Amino acid sequence: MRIELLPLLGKQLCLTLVTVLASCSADLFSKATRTKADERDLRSSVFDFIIVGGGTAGCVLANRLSAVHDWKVLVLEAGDEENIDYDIPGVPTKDYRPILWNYRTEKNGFSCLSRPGGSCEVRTGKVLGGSSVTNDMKYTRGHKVDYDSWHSTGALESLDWKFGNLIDMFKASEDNGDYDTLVNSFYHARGGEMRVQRFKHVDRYIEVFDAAFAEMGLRTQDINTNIAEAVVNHQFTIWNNTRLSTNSAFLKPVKHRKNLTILTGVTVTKIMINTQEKSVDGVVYEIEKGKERPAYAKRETILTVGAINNVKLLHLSGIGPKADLKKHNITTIVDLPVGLNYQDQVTTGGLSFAINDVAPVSENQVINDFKTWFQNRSGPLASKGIGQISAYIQLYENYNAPDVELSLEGNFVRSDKFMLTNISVNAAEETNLPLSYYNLVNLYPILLRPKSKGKVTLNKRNPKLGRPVIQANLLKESEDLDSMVDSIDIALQLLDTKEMKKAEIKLAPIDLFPCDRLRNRDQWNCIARHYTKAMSNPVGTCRMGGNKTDSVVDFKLRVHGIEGLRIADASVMPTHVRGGIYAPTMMIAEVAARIILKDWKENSGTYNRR
Ligand SMILES: Cc1cc2nc3c(=O)[nH]c(=O)nc-3n(C[C@H](O)[C@H](O)[C@H](O)COP(=O)(O)OP(=O)(O)OC[C@H]3O[C@@H](n4cnc5c(N)ncnc54)[C@H](O)[C@@H]3O)c2cc1C
Ligand SMILES: *[C@@H]1O[C@H](CO)[C@@H](O)[C@H](O)[C@H]1NC(C)=O
Ligand SMILES: *[C@@H]1O[C@H](CO)[C@@H](O)[C@H](O)[C@H]1NC(C)=O
Ligand SMILES: *[C@@H]1O[C@H](CO)[C@@H](O)[C@H](O)[C@H]1NC(C)=O
Ligand SMILES: *[C@@H]1O[C@H](CO)[C@@H](O)[C@H](O)[C@H]1NC(C)=O
Ligand SMILES: *[C@@H]1O[C@H](CO)[C@@H](O)[C@H](O)[C@H]1NC(C)=O
Ligand SMILES: CC(=O)N[C@H]1CO[C@H](CO)[C@@H](O)[C@@H]1O
Repeated sequence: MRIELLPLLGKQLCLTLVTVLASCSADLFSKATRTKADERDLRSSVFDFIIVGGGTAGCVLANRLSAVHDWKVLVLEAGDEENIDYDIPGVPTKDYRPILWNYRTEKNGFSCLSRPGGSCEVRTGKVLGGSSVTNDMKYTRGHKVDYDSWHSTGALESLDWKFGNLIDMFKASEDNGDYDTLVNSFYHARGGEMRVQRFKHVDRYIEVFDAAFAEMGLRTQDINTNIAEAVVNHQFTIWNNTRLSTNSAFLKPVKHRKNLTILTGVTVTKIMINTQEKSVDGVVYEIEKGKERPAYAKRETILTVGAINNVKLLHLSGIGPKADLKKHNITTIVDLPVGLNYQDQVTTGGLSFAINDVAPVSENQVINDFKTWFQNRSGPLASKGIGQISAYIQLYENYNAPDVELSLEGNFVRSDKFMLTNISVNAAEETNLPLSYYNLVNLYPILLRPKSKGKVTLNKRNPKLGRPVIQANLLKESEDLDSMVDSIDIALQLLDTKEMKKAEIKLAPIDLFPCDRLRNRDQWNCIARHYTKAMSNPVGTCRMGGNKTDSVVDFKLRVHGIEGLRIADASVMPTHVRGGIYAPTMMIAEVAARIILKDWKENSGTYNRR
């Protein structure tokens, strides 16, 4: 057993632990064992609703729609069922490639320059639960001003997306477990499907950074109360120190419902469209290479495959910008700006703090800590280490709202000073041990509302099976680069605090080649452009809006110009909100479910064609 192998969960972790834990069973490696359902014949392939993608939004929607007894619901998910290993808070799933869509941005010559291949990785979840299985689980809703800015004058329905009307949609699924937060009953609620709470396990350095941010003038506050600046002890989507994905919170509890069919390991390749009526009949999905099946929707097909894969699926089906589709000889059925307006939050590596007096943790200790988590759900692995806190700051005065999150992530590297001078930014970010053990703190200044916009199109050589082309344009707008450098300036103030000095935490002398070690804007500019990091929080490709020229769906999430098709995930957000987009995505699915219920139950169908 080599401790170096522990980092990444799943296979390696399990192999390492298999000698000590009976709970690591062979099914970890077994290939998708498909349910018998997909072997059923065509006659049973007609549903009321088809939900394409069992991700963050898809699982919420599946729960809500299948609660209606006379509705038959199908969920089609490309990934497989979750595994208990993904539930350990201290073990980051975001590096575990088998459950990810391993996409990359296009090389552009101005950002991601020193990342492998000169491009940034974009990794979202490919597993039942989607990115809610591979994310950091931070529960942040963003700020009122973000939602209010989605409003479009003249479009009455856009008023429904004002924050004041959405707060109940957030609360609908919330089960807040921290009393000091819950007392603010305007913002928080109990009794929903999704437990949110802080970790009980707090280590010494969480306290040091917390106090250092306080010295910089930031108060500890609940970020979900529309404030501008704070140091935040995050709430996470956890129950009993175990990850709650939307799969475990919303889907698993209702799996027994007779009218709910969930197929995993199936990739939807096309939306079937009746071109005469401009209406959607259903979808085609691949159960194994070259073997495809149809599924029909009597009422609606709802896409929730995320901001990148939605583009691929829509373009392949003839919905997208005419000029782009023509390049692939795809006949345009509806000419819509699908794939434009791509936005991702952005940050940079290179800002690492070294903690010198941390003794290396022994292999036995780590193994014992795993045992403690598996048996009792406690100990260091029942935490995310320094990642439990972050600071939200307001760079510009325009709004009374944050622009930047200073996010922290611990890592363990051999603490020998000589080695640190030699390690690259990429090595400083490569997880070596669970997050709970660290002697290096990477600080990421995340631009929450970046200005740069990009575009997603089909793979040039292999549109159907190849990875979509992501022109992310990270840091393209000079405003973004300036904001990044300004945030680094602020982050460096940490070094001047008494708390950090007392704890002897200093900048780690990592190798920043080809950028010099100078402490000035030019150097940080260079670092940001070379060590750019895409947050993998893509939005905007199917943005909602009032008309076909600049949006893909209307404010009721219906795709313009076609019947029977909605989109209900992060891709409909016109812009980012000032925080992560996990809670906002669950909220969008909640809103979508209400709209659909209303349309079919009260108005007997906006799409009353059948
Ligand atoms: C590493 C990481 C950490 C993050 N941390 C946080 C955080 O701490 N807090 C926060 O607020 N946000 C965070 N986010 C962002 C947030 O979790 C996601 O952006 C959000 O969950 C996206 O939800 P979605 O429903 O749009 O897509 P997803 O959850 O990605 O769901 C899409 C689903 O569709 C499936 N799918 C795709 N194509 C097909 C197809 N053709 N056929 C069938 N199925 C398909 C996928 O496999 C996936 O399950 C993080 C994101 C990442 C990547
Ligand atoms: C599109 O069709 C034209 C004419 O049939 C053909 O020459 C061209 O190679 C096709 N392009 C692609 C990308 O299939
Ligand atoms: C789990 O908790 C019980 C009771 O507190 C304790 O006896 C046991 O040693 C713990 N197990 C581990 C592996 O820590
Ligand atoms: C938490 O999980 C542990 C381990 O499975 C279990 O023993 C304990 O009862 C759980 N606690 C609660 C409150 O469910
Ligand atoms: C450190 O880097 C230098 C130059 O890149 C190299 O010559 C040296 O071998 C490295 N040292 C170690 C211990 O890796
Ligand atoms: C479409 O909507 C945008 C703003 O939402 C507006 O600027 C534009 O003028 C509209 N175009 C048409 C053709 O109505
Ligand atoms: C539409 C549909 O298939 N409805 C079925 C849902 O399940 C109940 C029993 O669980 C059946 O009676 C319905 O026919």
